[in-house]
Amino acid sequence: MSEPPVRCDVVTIFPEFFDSPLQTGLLGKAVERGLLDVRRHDLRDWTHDRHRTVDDSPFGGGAGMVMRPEAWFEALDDLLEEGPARVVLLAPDGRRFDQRTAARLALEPRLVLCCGRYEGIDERVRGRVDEVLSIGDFVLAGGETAALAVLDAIARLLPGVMGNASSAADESFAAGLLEYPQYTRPAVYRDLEVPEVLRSGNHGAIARWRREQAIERTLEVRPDLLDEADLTEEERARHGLA
Ligand code: JBZ
Repeated sequence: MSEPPVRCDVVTIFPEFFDSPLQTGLLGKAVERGLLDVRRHDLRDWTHDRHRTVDDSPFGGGAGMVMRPEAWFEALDDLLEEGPARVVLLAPDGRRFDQRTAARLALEPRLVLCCGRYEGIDERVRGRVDEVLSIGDFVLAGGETAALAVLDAIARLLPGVMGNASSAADESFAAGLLEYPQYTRPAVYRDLEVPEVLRSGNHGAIARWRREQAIERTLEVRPDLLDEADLTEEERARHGLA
């Protein structure tokens, strides 16, 4: 892990998009404690025309607007002049952002997150970025939402942001399984009972039950995760997995 704070420069045409998320909850705490140094930059600050134009119609025709390259190039020139950084573009055709990527990015001393808008960014900008990431197979209006997801996932991995309770949850995701079901008081609510085993005080039985539930749940809703999940041969055999 690099020495905190991790610095993250976010380039966007909507810097205010990040106001509340960076002040709230865990991300807010990380920023407040100085463990994550997020600096927002308005892409339009690198334009030179009266209207601060960042987009234009696509060469070759077609619907929608494309972000012009100039402001992006100049922004990256200026930001990288301050020192090296890993430059990440959030775009729908990026590699899927996952927990492994979050862990890798959390090791970087400095990131530049580039948030696109409109129908896309001029292809030449990609030559200036180290990697392109997407948070999932759905359509967003822009990269800001994706950048926030990336910031959130990174922040909670930084030393000092979360207590030790969190490591357990991380490890379970590292093991590649979904979480087991959680319950709290009351033990019975509207006839709905908390499973007896969780109230038994038998910690071995509880651990076994949770493990089984996690495997069953993963099999049910995310079987794709099981290929890489950390299961014993016996567990694989018992659930009919290769
Ligand atoms: C993302 C043009 O700006 C966009 C549009 C959609 C989009 C992103 C950026 S990043 N979708 C994703 O992470 O899936």
